[in-house]
Amino acid sequence: MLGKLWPRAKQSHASNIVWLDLGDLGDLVHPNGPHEQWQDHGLGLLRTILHQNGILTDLLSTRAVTSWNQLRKQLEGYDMLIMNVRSYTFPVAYRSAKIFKEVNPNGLVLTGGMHATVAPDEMTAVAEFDKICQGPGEKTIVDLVRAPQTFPRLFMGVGAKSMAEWPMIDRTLWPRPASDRLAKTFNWPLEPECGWGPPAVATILTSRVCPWQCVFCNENSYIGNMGRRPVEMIIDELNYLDRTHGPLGSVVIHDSMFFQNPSWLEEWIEKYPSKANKLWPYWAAARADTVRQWPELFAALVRETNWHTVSIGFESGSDRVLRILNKECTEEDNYFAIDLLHRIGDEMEAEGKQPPVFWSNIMLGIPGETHEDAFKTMRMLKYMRRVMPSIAFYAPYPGSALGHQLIAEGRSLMTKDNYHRFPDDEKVKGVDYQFYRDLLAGRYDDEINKGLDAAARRRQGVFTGALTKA
Ligand code: B12
Ligand code: SF4
Repeated sequence: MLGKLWPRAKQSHASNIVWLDLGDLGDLVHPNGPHEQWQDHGLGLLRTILHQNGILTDLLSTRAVTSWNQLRKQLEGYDMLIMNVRSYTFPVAYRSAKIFKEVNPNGLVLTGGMHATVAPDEMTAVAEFDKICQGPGEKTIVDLVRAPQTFPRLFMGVGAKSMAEWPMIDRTLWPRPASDRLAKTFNWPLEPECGWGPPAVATILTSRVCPWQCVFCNENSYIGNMGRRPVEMIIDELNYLDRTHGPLGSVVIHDSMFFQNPSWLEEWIEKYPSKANKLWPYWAAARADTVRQWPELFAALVRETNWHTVSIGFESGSDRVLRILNKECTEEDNYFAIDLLHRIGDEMEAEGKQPPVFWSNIMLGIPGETHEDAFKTMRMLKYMRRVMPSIAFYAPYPGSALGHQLIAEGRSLMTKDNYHRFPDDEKVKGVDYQFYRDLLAGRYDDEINKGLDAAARRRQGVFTGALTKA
């Protein structure tokens, strides 16, 4: 078995083109956590398109090696390197490109991805990036790889009008776990369990665009509009994965915003329970204000389609901060969504069913946030009864309005060598991170407990372990 694992040592090349999957070194060997093991849909989609057009690529991964030297050996002898660069993988990408050029001085480096779209200046500053594609790449990748010389160094890619045009990703083109230990639990080419539902897990995208404009994110300023993937295509793909690589245990719908387009959601309610091989529980994201706007639709989805883990970007329990973030949700919206899911959960529990839980995204350390604002956020978190908190220190990403502003003001601590490494990395100058560390360690519990009922007060007030990379 050992010898079959990938990629152990230098391998013979099947192609002169290599796609390099990006992430922290070792994440596919001995990962720090489950989320580092998710697969990259950009890579999966574009490699599938390339292969369907007869352009075979080899695959390497920075996550599958534990040292740069290992990677250096594996990169030797290729003519072309392709990478999907997100802001958080930019440091790994440019280091890999430098190594690639050292071992293949005549080789060509083709890049695309979110970071190319939002921070072209940082991308063009890396001399080793020969081609930089901004925006989507599905209608561009084949021409680019066939004839890179016909493209300028920085250019705009072309995408599909609708996700209906995307081929089903060939998941065997994704990187494999790179240690025997990880291989046992990974379920490749499906994905490992992360606490949201039983293994094997399939991550899937039904939509790409979120129309809101939260200042820490505002994806719609850089991800072009595109049609949602038809319900039947999603169900067919899940059934196929179950049959071919399964049995499938649960699904993660990685859309930025699943709970939008009521007509699509109604069709999902109608077809998923009757046409899917099994009513797999799933994780998917909503907003508190839309839950309040369409409570019946939300309740029907949770109950009838097994939407077991409801991810909501509550972000803050304070109206002041929600306004700073342009979240367009209020404290009241947040509590409405919480109370509604509590109620649905209580009813389901009474019926002997597993109650749904929140995956609650919370941000702390937002510029302008006061101690009282942060206490209100922690109060909201302690008020939730069935919750997996995911807390992050606010990170000023390029592409987002607030990120751009803080970068321009010289207040971002996210350098190009260190976009983000560890959950408690300090990300913005002038933020009192020690206060937040103490807050998460439960040192302000007395303050937070004020205004909470006895049951909420009894709930664990230490959230240090819930801090995630951001
Ligand atoms: C799924 C997802 C995740 C997953 C999985 C990530 C993974 N391994 O793929 C998880 C949950 C782990 C995750 C985590 C994080 N994510 Co995330 N994530 C997404 C999400 C929702 C979908 C990504 C996706 O698959 N898109 C679909 C594919 C097809 O698009 P794509 O990869 O961009 O590829 C297209 C183009 O970029 C281009 N392209 C790509 N490569 C190449 C190469 C060439 C040569 C060419 C020509 C074209 C090209 O063509 C592709 C097809 O059009 C996006 C938002 C979004 N809607 O895209 C955020 C997003 C990518 N995440 C983001 C961030 C910030 C994070 C986090 C730091 C925290 C957070 N705020 O969520 C963490 C850190 C992760 C880590 N491991 O360190 C940001 C990135 C911002 C940036 N400037 O890069 C985004 C944009 C969301 C946001 N607005 O905050 N994320
Ligand atoms: S944070 Fe969520 S709701 Fe806001 S713009 Fe981003 S994806 Fe949309």
